[in-house]
Amino acid sequence: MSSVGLTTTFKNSVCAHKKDNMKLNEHLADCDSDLRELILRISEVTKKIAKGFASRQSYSDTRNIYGEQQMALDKWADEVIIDDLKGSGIVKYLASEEQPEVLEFEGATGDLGVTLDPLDGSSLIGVNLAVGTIVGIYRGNVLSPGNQMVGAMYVLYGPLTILTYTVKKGVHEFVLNDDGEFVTHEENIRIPDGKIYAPGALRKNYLPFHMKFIEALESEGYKLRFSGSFVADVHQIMHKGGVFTYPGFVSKESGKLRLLFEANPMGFIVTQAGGATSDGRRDILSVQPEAVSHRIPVYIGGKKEIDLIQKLSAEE
Ligand code: P6P
Repeated sequence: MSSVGLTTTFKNSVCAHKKDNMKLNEHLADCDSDLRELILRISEVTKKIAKGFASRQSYSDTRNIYGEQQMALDKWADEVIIDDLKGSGIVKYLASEEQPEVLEFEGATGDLGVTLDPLDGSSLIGVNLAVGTIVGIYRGNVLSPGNQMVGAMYVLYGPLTILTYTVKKGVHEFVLNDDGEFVTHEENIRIPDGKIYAPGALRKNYLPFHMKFIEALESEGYKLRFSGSFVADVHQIMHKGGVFTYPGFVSKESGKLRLLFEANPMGFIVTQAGGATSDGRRDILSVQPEAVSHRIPVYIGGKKEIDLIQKLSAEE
């Protein structure tokens, strides 16, 4: 039965429901053809990644440019996505969390720039928690502020394999069904009011304004939900409301998370869903990246929570 036009309330997020079980390629029908092809290509590669976990549980003997030991799955996921996109002709630039610099694909006829965290949260693979692939999409080079993005997506490998994308026409979620197809799960997602907070970093190292922020949330009865997987934690916040933060902290005021690969794409998606993002003082999406390795303090969630952190930091 088609439920065209029916507004349905799912969990805590409200969405306009166009049609049940619409396939991703149908949903992308009126999207720029290269953007559509890119999202479909990545969706196909992530199906392969979703099947590759069991045989790639080990650590590799290498480290990324951030000094983090790479999982075999980190490197494999990076390789399979890059191999697929470098020959596509539609992608000109690609920056990956697992690569030291921006890759430029000679012979590309298109102008798309892609930022990629092939497997965010990979240290959780060994304990079977949800991890994900995060993608930012630009026209032109990727060392541009996040508000220049033309789209963003993530695939969350959990009890369900969920693909969420936006091309600035709403935020839409697909589930990988038993037939191996991504079909509509929720459309036009809007972040609700909610009381969940996902506080990264160590409390003993909080900066004063951040401590005030956390204490304010706790006094309001916010519940702590932090898994160690950015993409999973932000996915939960987008559906249940509240805020994710990995702040700047004593001895590391730039924080841990990467602007290009984590903060920008997830901040863009949540912003498109009616939320907001900040480094504590300004919209993260307005920040000019200084390098591919740019780290930034991250607050992503409801406008109410983002307004609060920016008010508290301004009072410092
Ligand atoms: P910590 C994963 O390595 C990651 O980059 C994010 O996915 C996550 O939010 C954060 O680091 C967790 O960091 O210091 O709590 O292990």
